[in-house]
Amino acid sequence: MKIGKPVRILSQVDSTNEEIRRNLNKNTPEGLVVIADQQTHGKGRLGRSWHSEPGTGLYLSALLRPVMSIENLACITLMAGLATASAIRQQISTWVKLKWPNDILLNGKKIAGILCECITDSGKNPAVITGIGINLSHTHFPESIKDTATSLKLETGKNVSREDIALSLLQNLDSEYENFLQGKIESLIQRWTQQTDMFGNTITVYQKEKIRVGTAMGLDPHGKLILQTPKGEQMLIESGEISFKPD
Ligand code: BT5
Repeated sequence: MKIGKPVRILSQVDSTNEEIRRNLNKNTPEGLVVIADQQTHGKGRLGRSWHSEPGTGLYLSALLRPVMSIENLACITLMAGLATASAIRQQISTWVKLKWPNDILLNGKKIAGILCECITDSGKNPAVITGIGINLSHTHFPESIKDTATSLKLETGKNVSREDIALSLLQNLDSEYENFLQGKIESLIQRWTQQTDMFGNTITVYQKEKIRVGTAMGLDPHGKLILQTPKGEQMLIESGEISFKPD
């Protein structure tokens, strides 16, 4: 097992992703995992924040150093999403849904999120800090996310042990990452596709300066989202925020 050697457990940190980044040098081992009880500045994508109160969630980051083409590297977020979905299912015996590119939903609300940050040093393989946050025992959320966020406790009534889900996540991440390194991208995309209910639905894609509406058709072989415009043209979306209502 590669992931989780070693594991550092902290009571409080600004962000587990930042903690790895601060300590990153060429000798930092692939597989290093940092877990914190609380994050004071938990990060989402694009400068957004991740609500990380103490004792209620799993806040975990792993350092990966994948050797692969830049095109396939983009699938690392999908790979981490699959591992997270499996870990959740093993605890609550329910399939969660994946939402491109980095959300995990339970009953239509966000239960977990992934933040992959790629650090490149010219000529070397990139370091990818893979951060995963899972909401476990929250009984309420701040006003700004109370309608969109949820926890395993709120959805199932179950108290899931943080140690159990962390261990399961490390095991799933390890096996998904192994397949990923072996180049099994087609199977990754196929399994990801089976666990989403986005496709066939009308979606809105929010990008920096553009908003596009169309039908989500699927993923291309490199994990990009295929959007069909109302005129019937297909385009590839590399990044963005998606909103949609499943049928
Ligand atoms: C994400 O960003 O979903 C990535 C979340 C990654 C968190 C982990 S925790 C361990 C590691 N260390 C870190 O510092 N981060 C990673 P994004 O797609 O940008 O979603 C962020 C948005 O989700 C926010 O703007 C809120 O609307 C919403 N949100 C914030 N906290 C949430 C929470 N705990 N549960 C559900 N939704 C939340």
